[in-house]
Amino acid sequence: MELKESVKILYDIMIFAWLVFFYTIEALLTNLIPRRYRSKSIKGEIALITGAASGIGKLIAVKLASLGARVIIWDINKLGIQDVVEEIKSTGGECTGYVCNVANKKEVYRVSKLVKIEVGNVTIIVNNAGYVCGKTFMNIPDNEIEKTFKVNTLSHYWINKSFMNEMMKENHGHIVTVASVAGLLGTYNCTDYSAAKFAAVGYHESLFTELKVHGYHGIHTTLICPYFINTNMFPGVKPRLIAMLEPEYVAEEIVSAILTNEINVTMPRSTRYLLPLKSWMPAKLSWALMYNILQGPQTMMMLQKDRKVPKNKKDYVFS
Ligand SMILES: *[C@@H]1O[C@H](CO)[C@@H](O)[C@H](O)[C@H]1NC(C)=O
Ligand SMILES: *[C@@H]1O[C@H](CO)[C@@H](O)[C@H](O)[C@H]1NC(C)=O
Ligand SMILES: *[C@@H]1O[C@H](CO)[C@@H](O)[C@H](O)[C@H]1NC(C)=O
Ligand SMILES: CC(=O)N[C@H]1CO[C@H](CO)[C@@H](O)[C@@H]1O
Repeated sequence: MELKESVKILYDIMIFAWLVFFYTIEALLTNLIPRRYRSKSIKGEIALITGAASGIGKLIAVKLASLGARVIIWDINKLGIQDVVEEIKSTGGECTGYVCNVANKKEVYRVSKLVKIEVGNVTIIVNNAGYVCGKTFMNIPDNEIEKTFKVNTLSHYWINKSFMNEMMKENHGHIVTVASVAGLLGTYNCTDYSAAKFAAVGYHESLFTELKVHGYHGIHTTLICPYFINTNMFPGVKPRLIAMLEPEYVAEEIVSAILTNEINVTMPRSTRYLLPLKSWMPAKLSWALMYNILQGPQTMMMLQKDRKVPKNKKDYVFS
């Protein structure tokens, strides 16, 4: 190695050592300050939330509106949209709803244009719409596999492309990907869903690097990986050791993460310590922990997709 290159590496390592010190102290200090003191204002921001006619999408929309954001909600459930719009308007918030099937690229592009004309440039995107079929590999119909990827992965691309140009011009915005713990860990009955969520995580992390490298420090990204949420998305499922998350808690955490520009949120906290085990434990031990103790696969076998799902949500269930 040339002397010049060696000196350069040494120099970079010294800078890095300083960053290790700086970011560690910063993280420790930040944790001591209550979140409300380090929250940004989102007054006047235009926030688009997909799948917001019900579930956590709805809760996020209501919370963002109460903080002064102009909220746009997309869903395929027209009646649900009307209810949310009315609820938000009745409390003095601003909300516009659009029927949009995010699985349909042309529809996303068409409705995006409409949004820009009728409301303005979107500055916060919460990609929340999700879909799960929940069958074992050989039992998933082809069209279900395609739908799962369209809703959980591909839609993020069409929505990004629709609103990113304006964000880049202003170097201002926030992109939130609601993925899943299933996007960090393969799950039974989920060969399609887990893969689509893994893809969403990969998309999100790549986009993060591109925005950083190209200097878009004003466009923030937040990756959300929740464990099971107590909504209708996984009817019948009762996990063994880690309790299901409550929708209200998840929505509150997501909004807090937006306000404090958090980069990566996996919930509940216990999963943050459990997940990395699979990177270094012997694979057979990792499986024993999953199958004998946590019983993840057994939990997913309880899934009863046809039960308890309201009629208007039969086709798409939003997390
Ligand atoms: C949206 O963004 C574009 C590009 O930055 C800008 O020209 C346009 O005026 C913006 N529209 C509104 C309503 O702010
Ligand atoms: C999930 O797995 C179980 C057990 O293999 C299976 O019987 C069930 O059909 C699957 N879930 C759904 C919703 O199909
Ligand atoms: C985000 O957190 C999860 C859980 O701790 C971890 O598995 C994942 O690698 C993290 N991603 C990034 C980009 O830090
Ligand atoms: C991953 C991805 O689709 N990124 C795109 C987001 O939108 C901008 C602007 O249109 C593109 O330049 C990125 O490639």
